[in-house]
Amino acid sequence: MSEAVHVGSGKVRELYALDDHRLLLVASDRISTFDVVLPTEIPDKGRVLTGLSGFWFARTQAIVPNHLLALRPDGRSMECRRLEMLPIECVVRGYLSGSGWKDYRSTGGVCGHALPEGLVESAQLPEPIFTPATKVQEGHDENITREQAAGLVGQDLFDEAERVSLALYRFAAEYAADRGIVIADTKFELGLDPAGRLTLGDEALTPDSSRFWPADDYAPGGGQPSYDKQFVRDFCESAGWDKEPPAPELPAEVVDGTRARYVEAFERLTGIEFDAYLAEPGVVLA
Ligand code: Q0N
Repeated sequence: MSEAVHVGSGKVRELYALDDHRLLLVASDRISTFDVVLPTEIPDKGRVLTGLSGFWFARTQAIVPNHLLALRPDGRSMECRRLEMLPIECVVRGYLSGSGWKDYRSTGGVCGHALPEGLVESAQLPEPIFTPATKVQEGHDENITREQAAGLVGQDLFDEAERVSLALYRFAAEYAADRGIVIADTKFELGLDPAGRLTLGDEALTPDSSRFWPADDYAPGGGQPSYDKQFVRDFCESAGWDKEPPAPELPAEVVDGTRARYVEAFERLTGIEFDAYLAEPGVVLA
């Protein structure tokens, strides 16, 4: 008889230990916006994110091995190999948004990458850049320089993490662009397996770990709509919420519209009907 022991939680995910070598990563249907978890869930959001992660894990194994051992029949839980996680967040940016845009406006660069002058908000960068961050328990991860990141993990691991992160981003961004989704930036968590091999962990290339923008509406020179959360943000703004907890309950039409966007992202990227995933999660691994 085995009991999963709760070992950690994020805003919308839970982590359990299955045994000394395996973890269970469970994606809930909770959704956050403006850094606050809403009181209303989006049905199947966790299944969409888990299915997308599995899809990408299966297609990027040649770039880097990953921690996925199995998808559970519930569609929202991944059995994972336990890793020794690197103490940095591996962020890749292909477009200038969020903290990257803020840093560029104040310094003309991002995390030690010099960038051309005159870039506008949401501009595509000449090349994707690796912009590591430190993990902060509560609140925002903080961007650090390449030198600081190399100091935390060592130069060889830093170089390998950068190479692998850029290769993963390039692969996924090109794949998604062909299917109408801009992946503006993304965050990877890497670790070492028991043999010391660099391994991709966490969820990967999902709308929660990345900025997804609808390619049809892409217009540099300002902020872009979110592929998945725009209805939620618009509703929260129109409700006059001050962005301090508690957040407002979402009306049914916002829940339904948002669920539809998650399912649309899943189906566009995977080419698999979401109902087929619900019936047999392993379809994303084939
Ligand atoms: C791990 N985090 C941060 C769930 C996600 N394969 C692994 N081995 C060891 N540790 C971790 C993983 C993974 N993935 C990753 N914490 C531990 C992300 N967590 C935050 C809480 O919710």
